[in-house]
Amino acid sequence: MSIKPWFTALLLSSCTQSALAAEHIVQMKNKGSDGTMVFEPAVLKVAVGDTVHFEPSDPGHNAESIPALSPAGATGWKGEMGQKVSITLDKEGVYLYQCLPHSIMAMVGVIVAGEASNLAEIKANAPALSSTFVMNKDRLQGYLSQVQ
Ligand SMILES: [Cu+2]
Repeated sequence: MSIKPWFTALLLSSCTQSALAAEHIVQMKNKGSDGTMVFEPAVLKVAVGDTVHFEPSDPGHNAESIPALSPAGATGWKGEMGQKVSITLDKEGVYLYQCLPHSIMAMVGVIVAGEASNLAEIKANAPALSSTFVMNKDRLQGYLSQVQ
């Protein structure tokens, strides 16, 4: 019995994809190089299809996407408190995410998957989030200024 050509093609393309897809780690920390209550690295550039693992280096944090500040139609995520969560970025663009209990302390992060095609929209809408911060008010703006 011979393997059908379409199946071979499917197999090859999925192999190619998994060979190219990279994995990244973001730590959730009480203290990092950007100050207290941070994701590290806070600005992460990945390829579409890559996977990001959020690791609870310190307890009491989570990582969850902010749908209003993500590419249209992207799959969001919501990690449990103190638990690792892994997500695969399925849509191109800029994603903002937060630690829910420390969002007001600007515990937020930025992932850019592929091209930052929605950067203008994100920059236009980010000040609404920054306005909820009671400390580190400039942090998100600083992160976004690192995005090309
Ligand atoms: Cu936190």
